[in-house]
Amino acid sequence: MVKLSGGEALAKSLVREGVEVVFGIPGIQIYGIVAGIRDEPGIRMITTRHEQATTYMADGYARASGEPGVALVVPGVGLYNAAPGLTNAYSRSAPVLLIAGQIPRGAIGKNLGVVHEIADQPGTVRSVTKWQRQASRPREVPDAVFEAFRQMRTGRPRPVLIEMPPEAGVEREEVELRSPARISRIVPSPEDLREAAQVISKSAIPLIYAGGGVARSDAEQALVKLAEATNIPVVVSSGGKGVIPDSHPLSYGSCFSPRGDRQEMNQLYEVMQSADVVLGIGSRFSLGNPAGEACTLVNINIDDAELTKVQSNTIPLHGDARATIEALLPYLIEAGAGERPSPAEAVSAARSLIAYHDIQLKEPQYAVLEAMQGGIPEDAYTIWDITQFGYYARTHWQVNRPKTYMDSGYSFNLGYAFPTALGVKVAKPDRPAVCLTGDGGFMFNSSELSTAVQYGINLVTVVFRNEAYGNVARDLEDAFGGAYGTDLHNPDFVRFAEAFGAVGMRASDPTELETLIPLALELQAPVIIDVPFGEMPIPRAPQFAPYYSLPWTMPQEGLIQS
Ligand SMILES: Cc1ncc(C[n+]2csc(CCOP(=O)(O)OP(=O)(O)O)c2C)c(N)n1
Repeated sequence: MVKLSGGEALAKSLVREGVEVVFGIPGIQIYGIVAGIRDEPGIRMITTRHEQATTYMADGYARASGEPGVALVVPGVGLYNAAPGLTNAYSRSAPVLLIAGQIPRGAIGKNLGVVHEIADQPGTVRSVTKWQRQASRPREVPDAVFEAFRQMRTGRPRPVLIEMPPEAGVEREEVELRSPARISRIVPSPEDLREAAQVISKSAIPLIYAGGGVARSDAEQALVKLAEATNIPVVVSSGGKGVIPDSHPLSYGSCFSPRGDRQEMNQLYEVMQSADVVLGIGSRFSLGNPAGEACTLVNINIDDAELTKVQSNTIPLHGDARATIEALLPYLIEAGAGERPSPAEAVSAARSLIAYHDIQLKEPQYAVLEAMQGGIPEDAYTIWDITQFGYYARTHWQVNRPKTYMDSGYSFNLGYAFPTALGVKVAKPDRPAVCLTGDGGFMFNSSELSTAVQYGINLVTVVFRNEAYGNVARDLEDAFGGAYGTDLHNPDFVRFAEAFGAVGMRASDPTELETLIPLALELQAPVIIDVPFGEMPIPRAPQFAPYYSLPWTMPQEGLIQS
């Protein structure tokens, strides 16, 4: 037992969990915590310019490092400001701990109108956190931190909340610090694994469908080993991009989208639909199971709620992706799954067709992505905002290294990419990182360029500039008789960057990024590349089928009945 303030107990508990950095903004209710972090060697605080960036940076840090990211904010408004990062982390299953201050203990719930008071603070983020706790005195802090990290490291990783009233940060009392929880990975029973192995090995055309859960469980190597040992080819979801290299002979890639009207996507649907057994790993099958009810779905997921949601004909395997793959493989070999001939030729033929259709469609995004693919090293992290190039990247960006592709999942947060990418670069300062964002999205958090310069976070950021919320403008033009509310006035982004003490560059054409990005990466400085571009079509091929996949985005009759 030692006598500590709650702030000291918190800082020491975080260090015990391996935390090295906290993204935060200080304020009156959390002075005790800030002082605790200040006085604790081995942990530091990166101060952002808006709370929105605290959780976004923590999310980027978590997804790049595989370790929980931590954010610290004042109560009420601070928590509301930080909520967008939780929505993103929740949708991409990233472990983010948000530590929020609270109003004084005696005032909670009384509606007295004290500074930053809101009613039911945990309730405001309940829908985007998997666990919440209040630590109301110092001796409760170690237990709260222990449980927060246990929650993030078990089951489906998702954000959690600890709130602390100000007294808890400054009072001193005897505190017992704790060691991190010992975590064991969940594995299905031998009987379930044996049954699943038999179904898979008897299958005529098996296929693996891998999602982001593979990355969260650090199961990339295990997945590749499984595919190679059994010769079962792999399709990945957008969340699963990078869990097997796109260049791997057993990888069909991730050229899927809700818009199955694209010819090359039809190609992939055909591949899926011909499978008689799909082995799902760490995916929620957001598009349903394209293989359909006729196939058997062997579904590995750590989230019990996801297991049988997709289709009725499911063999659920509740477990951690890596541990379950490793446990399943010997059963597969025993059942004869190792004798399957290699499907590499069929995979290669399908991929050539997909590439052929891409070139035929001649969408301008394709050439820009090709150019960037030439300029961005394979080991670089790419963090894509909600831009017209970002949409295209979800299906087309080629990823050959684990965890290097990031998007905003189903949350689709405009403006998340720049601060999230800063968090990535804090976690991995020696790896190149490139943020790709539009002028609309960049300006959501562009003040964080100060943070980048202040802390030497050498991120390269590409700002695609069309002076508009471009894809919204295009949708309104295409379907609602004209754009409205979508024009933007921008600063000169080169001078903007220079005014912050960062480097500004300008491309005359988006394809110039092939040469500009390598130059920017060499500078080892925060760099903004301004890239003017013209109109981009929605990534689809209207000549093949009508635009029916998101009907509620179109003015039309009959939706009320459907
Ligand atoms: C937080 C949030 N607000 C609004 C939107 C709706 N939205 C989606 S894309 C978009 C425009 C994006 O503009 P920009 O970043 O300039 O990229 P562009 O479409 O021009 O490529 C908007 C407003 C959103 N996805 N998220």
